[in-house]
Amino acid sequence: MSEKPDSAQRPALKNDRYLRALLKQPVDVTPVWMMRQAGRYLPEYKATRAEAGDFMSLCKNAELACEVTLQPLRRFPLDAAILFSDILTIPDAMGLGLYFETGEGPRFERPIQSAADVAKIGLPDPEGELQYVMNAVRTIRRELKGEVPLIGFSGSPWTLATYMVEGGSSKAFTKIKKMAFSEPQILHALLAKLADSVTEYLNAQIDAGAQSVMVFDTWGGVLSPRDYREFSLQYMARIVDGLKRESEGRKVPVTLFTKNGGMWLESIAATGCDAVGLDWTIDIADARARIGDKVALQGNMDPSMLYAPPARIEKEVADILAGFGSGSGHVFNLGHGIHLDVPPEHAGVFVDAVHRLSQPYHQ
Ligand code: 1CP
Repeated sequence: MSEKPDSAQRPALKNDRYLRALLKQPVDVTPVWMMRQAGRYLPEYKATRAEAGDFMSLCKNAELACEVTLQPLRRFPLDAAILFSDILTIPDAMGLGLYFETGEGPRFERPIQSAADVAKIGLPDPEGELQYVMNAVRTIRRELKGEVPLIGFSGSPWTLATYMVEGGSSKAFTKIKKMAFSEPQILHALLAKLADSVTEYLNAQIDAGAQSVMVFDTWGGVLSPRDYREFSLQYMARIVDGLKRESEGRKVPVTLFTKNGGMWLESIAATGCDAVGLDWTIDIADARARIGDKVALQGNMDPSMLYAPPARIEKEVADILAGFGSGSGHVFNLGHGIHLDVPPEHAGVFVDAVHRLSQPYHQ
């Protein structure tokens, strides 16, 4: 099942505007994809998930993971595919016992509570415990047939640690903050292991065929500016330093996304990443003025805008395009994941509007 990547046999990329925009090279129209573009807002996803049995079985079945990756691309002219998997694959492979409680989100049977718990953790082998992810990457690349590039991803060390220490999703992050502020050496030992593991995992995804990678720092924005640098940014910078930046004769762009990280754009851009993901709480014109000379920007429509009537969605797309202005360096996206109860047709309106309304900005 784990055929070796063979770039010589791979078809040339037909639509590379997503990769070009991340490198600020000229494009014909602004590329667009949607965070969480595969998922429960699509009836065909629910059917495939039911066939798999549960969410992790879906992730572990390369053919079905490939199927749900491609589903949104059959409906909408998206400019990139994103691997169907989850950020919690690494903690699961580290032996924490991931499970999903219906309606409750992810949970761990054995959360991290002590220095001894951290010491016990080994780095998972990307072609061992995590081989199912690499098999999904290889299968998706084969089935994409060069139509659009494939994005690989991971959670940031801080974001993964929040789930591992809290034992699941959290609102107040009390356990991990207690650890950060009273026993910081334990948390740093965990974050260092996670940074090494994420680096190996993303490099293996690149070897398996991912053409760009993104780090999701969903919970970095719950930290103070100083604590963000110490517990999140520093480890993402270490990952950026350790990543392969070229594969199959092309650059492999890296995008960092800290939700609620608008205050810290300059320091995120200074890590050496190629692009910075923006949530909707920042004006993209301000973001471009601050860091647009260094990096590309990805974002940033409020995902709740997809509840609005089509004309309102189109106006929002037009306003964000005008905010970014002319030239390359913008990948249109939602500022966070698509909600599970938006009408799929509204996602289509959004994608079409980006392509149609962005033409004048690329002449
Ligand atoms: O079908 C289901 O019931 C499971 C829901 C689900 C899905 C569809 C989970 C559980 N994960 C996923 C897929 C997923 N997760 C993708 C797929 C690719 C895509 O189409 O975009 C990606 C990129 C993720 C990444 C992810 N998982 C993040 C980072 C991005 C973000 O949204 O902030 C986070 C924080 C997770 C954790 C997670 N996994 C699943 C859920 C419900 C959650 C969030 C729990 C929470 O709110 O704390």
